[in-house]
Amino acid sequence: MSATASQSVHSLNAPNDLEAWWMPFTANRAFKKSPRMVVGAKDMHYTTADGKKILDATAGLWCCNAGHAREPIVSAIQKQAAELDFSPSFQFGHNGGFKLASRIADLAPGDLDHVFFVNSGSEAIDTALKIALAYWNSKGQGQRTRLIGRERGYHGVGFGGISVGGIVANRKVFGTMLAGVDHLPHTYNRSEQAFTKGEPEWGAHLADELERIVALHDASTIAAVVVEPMAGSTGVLPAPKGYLKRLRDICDKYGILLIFDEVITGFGRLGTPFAAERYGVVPDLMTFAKGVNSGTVPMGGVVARKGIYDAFMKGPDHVIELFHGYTYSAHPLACAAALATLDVYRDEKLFERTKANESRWMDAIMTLKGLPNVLDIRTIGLVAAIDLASIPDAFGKRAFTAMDNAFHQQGMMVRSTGDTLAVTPPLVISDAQIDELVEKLRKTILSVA
Ligand code: PXG
Repeated sequence: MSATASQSVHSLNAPNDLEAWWMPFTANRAFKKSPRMVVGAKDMHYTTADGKKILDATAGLWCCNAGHAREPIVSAIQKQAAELDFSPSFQFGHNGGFKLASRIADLAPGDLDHVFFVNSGSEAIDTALKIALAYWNSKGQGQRTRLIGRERGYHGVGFGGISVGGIVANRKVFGTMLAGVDHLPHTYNRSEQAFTKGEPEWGAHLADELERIVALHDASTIAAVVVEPMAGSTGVLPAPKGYLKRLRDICDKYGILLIFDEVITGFGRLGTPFAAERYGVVPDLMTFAKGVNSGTVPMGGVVARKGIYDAFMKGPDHVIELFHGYTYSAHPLACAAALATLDVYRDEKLFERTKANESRWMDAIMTLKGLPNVLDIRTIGLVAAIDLASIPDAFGKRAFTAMDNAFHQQGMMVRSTGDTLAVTPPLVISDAQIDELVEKLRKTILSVA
């Protein structure tokens, strides 16, 4: 950094100055004028420096499914840090990685039996796409290179993920991305689906658009189709009834791999270990991240069906089968945290509890229908999204202001995306806290009327 640049960033600034951190997916200038800061977290709450409790209606960023700073998870991380802080995963191994892979394979449906560890959802998606391409190569069908995503899909921020993703703002300033990508249409239609609880009745036929894409490019050029079982970041779009089964059938008909991005839906968010189970559809590859260790240590992964893994296990024994991996793949701290988290999920029956509470949750959220500017509410599992009418010429401002008001006035953390509020609390939320959350949402929506 030049002396002048260094001066402008550092020397004029006091300790704890907010300038240096270029914050991700954040309106930096607005934040730095009116910061939303937290200093601690426990169970369902964050705390601010002045001791105020903030109800967590976001599970961090859809990740702290077990609630915050849970004792068994905290102590597993502490113990692991003292015992084996790091171990390389290239050509060496440690117990945590093997134990965790087995636990995840047990939770995953069908013959999704093999787990490749990474450190985030973005890495998981890029890894899944690379496995799909390499798989076809190993099968002598290296011409299958096309990847099919979906409009409004979110698959993280790597070049693979934004290429198959379909959120315009995440794509438009980053150049041409991967070649050979096409997109299915998204499944949202407000006039057909508004205020639906759970999966909409309308929309399964949109899976048939894959037939059109196959007719255009020919199946022999298509490696994989990738979708979120419930599109999250775009504002919560549950799959229409029958849609995912139909997609599976068309993929089978043409030998195309089906990838489910379960970064948000994995680990109980929809009341089952993975959404694949809820829908009775087994994908060929499935990504996860976030909830795997309740957001405590960065981790993600890809679960592959047996046939995919087996296709790589050939050639001389000493040769690496997949030239891919990250320094921190299966980091011992992340694995220890995940093993403790999976115990919490199991012992507290958090997935079953989410399923049992689903209709109560959906009913409570739907009481917000009729409030000013509420155009639609979608809800499923322990997820809800509320579409607010945009302020003319200021798209996103109403929901942004609502998010800010929720934090400062209501003591609640919610997410805004465009003019949608997304609500995804930790799975440990109590009935009383659901009522409190809905009341805070009501006041927040009224505050931006
Ligand atoms: N796939 C899906 C389906 C996701 O939701 C990613 C991949 C990327 O994960 P990483 O760990 O690389 O961020 C995600 C991430 C929101 C929100 O408010 C959602 C995500 C991240 C941040 C905010 O909806 N999802």
